[in-house]
Amino acid sequence: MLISRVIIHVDFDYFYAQCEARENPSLKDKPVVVCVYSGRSEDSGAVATANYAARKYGVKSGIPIVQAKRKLRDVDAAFLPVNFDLYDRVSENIMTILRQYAERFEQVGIDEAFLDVTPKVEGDFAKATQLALEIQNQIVAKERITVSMGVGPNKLVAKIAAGRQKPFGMTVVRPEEVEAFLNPLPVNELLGVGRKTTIAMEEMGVKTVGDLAGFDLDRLLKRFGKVLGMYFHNSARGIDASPVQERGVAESISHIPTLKEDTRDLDTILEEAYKICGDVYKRAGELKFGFKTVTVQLILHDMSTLSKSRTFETPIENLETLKASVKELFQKLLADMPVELKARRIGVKISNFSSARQAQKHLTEYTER
Ligand code: TTP
Ligand code: CA
Repeated sequence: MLISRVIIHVDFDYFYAQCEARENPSLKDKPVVVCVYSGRSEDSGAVATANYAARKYGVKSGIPIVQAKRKLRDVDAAFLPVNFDLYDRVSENIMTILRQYAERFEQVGIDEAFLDVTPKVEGDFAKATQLALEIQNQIVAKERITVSMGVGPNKLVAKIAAGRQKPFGMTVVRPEEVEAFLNPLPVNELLGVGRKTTIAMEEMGVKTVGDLAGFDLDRLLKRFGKVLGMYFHNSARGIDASPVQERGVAESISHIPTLKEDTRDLDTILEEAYKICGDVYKRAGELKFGFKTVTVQLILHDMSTLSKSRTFETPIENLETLKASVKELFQKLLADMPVELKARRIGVKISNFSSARQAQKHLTEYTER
């Protein structure tokens, strides 16, 4: 017998704000607004997230801090700066718990994950519901954080389900319920249907997922192209075969070029090293990794290697800091290197990645929308 896949999507509730409230119980019943201050003037910057008490006043991710303060001016509310180290730590702990329950596991950003639990529950949604409840309670017991869960036959349905009841909610959609579950939802609940697409679809008379599912396929393909059109058509019918997949996380990024000639001259080495800094920094940016550790290496003719590293407390925020640190490390390394030796190759490596940048990027994307 063909059994359905059983996928759980986990979304941590008002995550940054909940972490803050966990650390400081006096925040429990207050509106809590977590802010990314830009530093330009006292209150310039945007709201990263707010707890549900603050959302009641219309405060939400992406709005200017000034606007949030205005909305909460008559209320005893807490405005806090982001503390990525805390959120990273809590996130890692919860992800470790989740991973133990999943046959396949996929972390998405700092506060979401997919679990494929098909074999564990033998494709049975009743068992899956029990399991999801157990996981939810486990996270509260161990980390004192609530999460919301969606259970469905694929990632698409599980993710939408997880967003239906928040906070500390659980929504289970069995394969035979998918159509009835999706049909009444507005089209923008589907991944990839943003503001512009929603307007385009509305012009075609498509408002709900059900409208989209019933829409003439040829017209859809003409309007959005083959790939996207087909994707919308399938999504609206709750069809999604994409696997739950561990996202490859590189442990370090490094470049080790050979020098034009052997040397122990700092300036010659730095000229090459700064180029590598630019490359690895760019690469980390593309992967949206923050990094805290910088390592420099000198490789000698016999391939023996000397290295030095430095770990910062917070992720390195700009290329200049990386370069300055690389310079300092090479200076020290050269001072330690026996005078008769010269380096043949040099290396710069960054590691100890964190997701802080990812969260910041998230914010910019949101505010620009
Ligand atoms: P979300 O899951 O979008 O929001 P949330 O966890 O705060 O609230 P919900 O209960 O609705 O899930 O985002 C996760 C974290 O990412 C959030 O706590 C803060 C951060 N974030 C930003 O920094 N900027 C943003 O614009 C958004 C949307 C989120
Ligand atoms: Ca969340």
